Amino acid sequence: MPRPIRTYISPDFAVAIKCGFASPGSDETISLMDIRNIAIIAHVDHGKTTLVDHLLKQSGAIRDNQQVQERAMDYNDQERERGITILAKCTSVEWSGTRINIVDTPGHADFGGEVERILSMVDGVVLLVDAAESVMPQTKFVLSKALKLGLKPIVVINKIDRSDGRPKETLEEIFDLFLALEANDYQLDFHVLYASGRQGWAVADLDSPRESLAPLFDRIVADVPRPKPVAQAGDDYPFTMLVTTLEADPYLGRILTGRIESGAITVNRQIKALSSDGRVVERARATKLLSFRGLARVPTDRAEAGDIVAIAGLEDATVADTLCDITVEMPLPGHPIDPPTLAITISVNDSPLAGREGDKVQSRVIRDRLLREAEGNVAIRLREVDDGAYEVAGRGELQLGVLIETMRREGFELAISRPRVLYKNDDVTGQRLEPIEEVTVDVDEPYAGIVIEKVSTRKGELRDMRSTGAGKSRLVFHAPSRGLIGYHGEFMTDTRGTGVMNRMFHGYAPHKGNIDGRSKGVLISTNEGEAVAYALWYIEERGKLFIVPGTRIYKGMIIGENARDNDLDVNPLKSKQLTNIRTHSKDEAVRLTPVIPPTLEQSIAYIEDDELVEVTPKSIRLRKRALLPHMRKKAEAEAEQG
Ligand SMILES: Nc1nc2c(ncn2[C@@H]2O[C@H](COP(=O)(O)OP(=O)(O)OP(=O)(O)O)[C@@H](O)[C@H]2O)c(=O)[nH]1
Ligand SMILES: [Mg+2]
Repeated sequence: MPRPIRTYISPDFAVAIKCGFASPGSDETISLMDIRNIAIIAHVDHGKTTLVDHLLKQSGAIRDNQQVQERAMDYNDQERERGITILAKCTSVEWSGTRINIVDTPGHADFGGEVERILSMVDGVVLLVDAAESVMPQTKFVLSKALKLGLKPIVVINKIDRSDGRPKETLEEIFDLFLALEANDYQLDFHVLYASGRQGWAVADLDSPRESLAPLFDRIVADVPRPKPVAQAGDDYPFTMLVTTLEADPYLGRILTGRIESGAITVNRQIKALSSDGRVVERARATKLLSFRGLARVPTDRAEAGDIVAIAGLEDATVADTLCDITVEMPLPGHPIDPPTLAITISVNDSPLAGREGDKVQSRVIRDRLLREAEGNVAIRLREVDDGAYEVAGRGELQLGVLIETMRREGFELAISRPRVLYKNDDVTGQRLEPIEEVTVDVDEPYAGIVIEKVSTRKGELRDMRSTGAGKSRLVFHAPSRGLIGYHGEFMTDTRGTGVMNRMFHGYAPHKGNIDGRSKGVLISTNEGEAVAYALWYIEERGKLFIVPGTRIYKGMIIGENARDNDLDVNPLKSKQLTNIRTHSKDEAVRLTPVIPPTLEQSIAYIEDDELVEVTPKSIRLRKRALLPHMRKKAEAEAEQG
């Protein structure tokens, strides 16, 4: 039986007091609720958000008759569309008198910066591993972070309902991973549950009846330590809290979330914010305190050390700042975040079609928006490189793609450069180092050869290769990030869409030398207007088109890929009368190969240094930086000279 926390009054109860339902002090009414803070961590798609759905339902946080969508915590537009979690989010449920604050984390490697920070505010983690996919790169990453913080995970082998599940082998691999990551004896003594998050059950033993998630709830309450800060709860200690996430609310303004490290906070109290170097960022009043309750956030009057809360009322404080009592001088230690490895340049859209589809087009507006992003997202860095051009550095193509897609939906028009990796110099030798990734590939055996060949030409080294059964191989490479840009599309084609590739930052290594760029040239429009079907039919013989008849085009716009390695100027407006080529079809009713226009991320990964992606709320266009042929020649000559 866990010892009740003396000073903790449930915020629910605090609300009840305010409403006159109860009075503090009377023995039977004081609710001494225990707390557990946990994060759910796993590789992408291993079922975290789906499991949270059922934790919410079975704890009663979502009523039986309440209509909620599947993966309810993924409520942002892009999360729903892409089917992945992008932002870590808090929720909270009650289980036999204990309040469990749960943080659902993103599994994709590009959002790993989030996971690292989140782990600093919890006292336990539930590590999910898909019984069929077993241990994957991000499993290793999140587990290594959790172990380093001294946390003992509760291991849940998930998706047991899958017919291709291999729970026994998966458990062995998990154990090996704990050993490889140098888990201590306390951590190696982890508990294991088998579950189907989607069916809403967990069991300690595969033969037990599969009824509910009660075994998981009980395990959390029993295994996860009570938050350490509760020892310093109450008004005798000064209030301190490290800000872990930041969001903008249309009504409340900035909302800062974190775990209270010491003391207590009451609504409207005067507090201050300290930056990690101890500078006073601002003094303000906490005008609103919010607790997490299921899918809702409820206002509360007071919160104490150990609890996770959201605070509104501050204007400048941000992630990694310490919110504290005005008497406090020392900030809480924050956790260093892995550095960004990839950067793009975002600049004003200056194409001939600029300003027609978006209303946020000026450099100043773009700058303000990017500054706001860099503030709330510690994994992103911003630098002004040129007049109206900003270098945005982050963790990967998906993270930067999500940012650009968000801005596009807000009405921005932008020009995006080819991504480039960020180098580092060795402190001792001064040698140039580049980011290396661990790439794990699962493919049908017949495709293993082509994948090895392609990754090798991109300077990747094969580290491990083994059969995973059912005619599949798992290949592990160490490859420079630089060589992997744009490779995913080729990989999907080479493996006929059946391959799965996962990438994870591994470390820095000496520069691996030149890597050849795109093997094919592009088809460039020499004209402006609306593309004509007949002309496209003619051009189609030269390669692969990105546009369809009727698409608005301009001089210097890239309309397709050449089948050869050189760039080719073409005229997509040329009408039939000007040529003597005959077609079997009547007039304009030419039959064109269906076009799948490249997505935003594909486009960004595709372009070369002398090209740009033009992004507007309605269109994604590829273009040459220099639109006119003679300007391109001049730029080429200049580039060759130096
Ligand atoms: N068979 C089976 N599928 C599941 C189970 N749990 C989740 N899934 C499916 O796995 C996919 C991913 O589920 P999510 O809950 O979004 O996974 P996630 O770990 O939150 O993913 P990220 O947040 O993007 O890392 C969805 O298609 C789910 O329906 C399960 O227990 N069994
Ligand atoms: Mg998720």
